[in-house]
Amino acid sequence: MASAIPAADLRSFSEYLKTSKRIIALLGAGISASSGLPTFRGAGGLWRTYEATDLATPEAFEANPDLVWQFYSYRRHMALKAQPNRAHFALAELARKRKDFITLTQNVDGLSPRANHPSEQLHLLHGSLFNVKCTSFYCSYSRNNDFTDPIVPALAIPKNLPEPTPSTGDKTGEEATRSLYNALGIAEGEEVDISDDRVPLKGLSTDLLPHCPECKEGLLRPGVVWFGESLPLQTLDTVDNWMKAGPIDLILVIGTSSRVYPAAGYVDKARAKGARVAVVNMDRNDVGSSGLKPGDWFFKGDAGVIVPEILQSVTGEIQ
Ligand code: BV8
Repeated sequence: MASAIPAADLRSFSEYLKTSKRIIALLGAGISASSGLPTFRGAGGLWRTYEATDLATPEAFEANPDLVWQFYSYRRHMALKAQPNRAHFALAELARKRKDFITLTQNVDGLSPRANHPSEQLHLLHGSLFNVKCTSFYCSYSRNNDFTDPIVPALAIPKNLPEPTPSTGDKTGEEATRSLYNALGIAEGEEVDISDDRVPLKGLSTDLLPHCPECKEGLLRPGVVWFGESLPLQTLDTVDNWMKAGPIDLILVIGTSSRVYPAAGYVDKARAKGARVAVVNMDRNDVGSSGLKPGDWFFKGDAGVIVPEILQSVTGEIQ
């Protein structure tokens, strides 16, 4: 199939990739869109319905743990039904071919780990939907890779929500969102907030929510980084040490609106270490606060299609 990528860009990038040794990738929700998972912002933004500050903050969890758990239980369910796409697999293959290539993902959907991305070269900046931890001050219980769905019976998908059918090829995750909104009777482009009674979130008493098996009393929370919370310090150190270890040849910025910090800040940090920047995005405006510089690349299109193609000179064909 003829490439949608301008030949000169593909050629210059492929040549440069072959000579690149130290490479970093920053991933956002757009890489999982063609796996059928809605992105956060943009046309189909999942958070367009729920203000991010309403749900992804410690204060929201404190005030409405049932609401926040229903939001995360729905996203766990969606992510488990989705499949990694060729972009996830291509990056995993690049990591096997280039030991000095690290991937920083902002995504909590678990698709990069499920694409067998070498774990020592993959850093989950914002945690994972499938990690849980105790909220009791005196308890340090946590567990990773908990794929039980629903995590407790009370958090089963509400009856009037459609079973999510994440389909690959849903290029911006909009179909996934639209099918959800249609089922809720929410018109295209209509903004609703969480107080809208069409949003199928029922009041659940806290004792029906996940509790800590260790201290027996603490409520469990999703093991993700909420707004206002620090990213995992161990992860920040590991990434900073890698960046300090020498010049960086290339940073791939894939499927992110580059609005959330400190994750978005890695692009300028890499640039300061000599990196050229290659952005893969559906939207030419989403190239980060410092924009593109001479020598950078912008590849417009679906990451699920573009990423395997631009990495092919090193990874070979990804099925
Ligand atoms: C912290 C986990 C301090 C939860 C998430 C500096 C400046 C300004 C603000 C701040 C700053 N420092 C801190 C802040 C505040 C805040 C912040 O950045 N706010 C933003 C809104 C301005 N940051 C924080 O609070 C961070 N914490 O700094 O703490 C601290 C330090 C010490 C001690 C205590 C505190 C924590 C931020 C982490 C929040 N958690 N996720 C969950 O997921 O539920 S953020 C969440 O949103 C994601 O993880 C991701 O990071 C972000 C969404 O962004 P994207 O992934 O880019 O997705 P988006 O939908 O926006 O864009 C999709 C893109 O894909 C678009 O460009 C679209 O065009 C493109 N696309 C779509 N389809 C495709 C595609 N591209 C290719 N192919 C396609 N098919």
